Amino acid sequence: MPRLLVTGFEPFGGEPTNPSLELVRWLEQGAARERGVSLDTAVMPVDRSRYAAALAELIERRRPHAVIALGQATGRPTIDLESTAHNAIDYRGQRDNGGHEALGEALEPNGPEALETPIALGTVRAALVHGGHPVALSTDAGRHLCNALYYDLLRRRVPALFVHVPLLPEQAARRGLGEPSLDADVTRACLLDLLQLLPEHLPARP
Ligand code: PCA
Repeated sequence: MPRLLVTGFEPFGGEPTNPSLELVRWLEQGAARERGVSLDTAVMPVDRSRYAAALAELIERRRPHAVIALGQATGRPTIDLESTAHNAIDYRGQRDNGGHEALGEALEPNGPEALETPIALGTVRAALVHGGHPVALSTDAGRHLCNALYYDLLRRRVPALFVHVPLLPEQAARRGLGEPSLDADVTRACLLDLLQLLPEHLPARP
């Protein structure tokens, strides 16, 4: 049975929750049982001094065949499959939960400018859209910790897919800025189908 690791992020930016955290907690309650995959889950810190060690420990201990990493994308209307991780970190004037800044520096000095997922995202997206899920492809995972985590996963050559999910309706309502949101039921149904179809789309193992 394929072993998948699904990660989310803790809340950040003053939000009381994070839709990716909610998805991970939901999986931990057994939502994906009997779906033909063995699942590990983890919630990552939104702290640039801690995420890399947390990820390294997880990968070494659990040795997943693939990782689905989830994160919140404020302002986006669709569930976005990210193709690319960029070698830069920039919080655009904000601070992370550890109080750190990020001013556009490289994640890996002398590393490649960008890394691409080895997973055939066009096919994965087509299957999800066929299943009725509001999924789009994105080539820009931002420059915050979602992108940084993705870069780290791809650098380690772990087959990985980063999925950005919109705000929950209650978050968007509280913020009062007219930002798009998606109901938890919609992202949950999409994640279940993704978990089931991803193993068919992984690159051949050496
Ligand atoms: N979203 C941020 C970091 C954590 C999260 O859930 C991002 O898009 O980088």
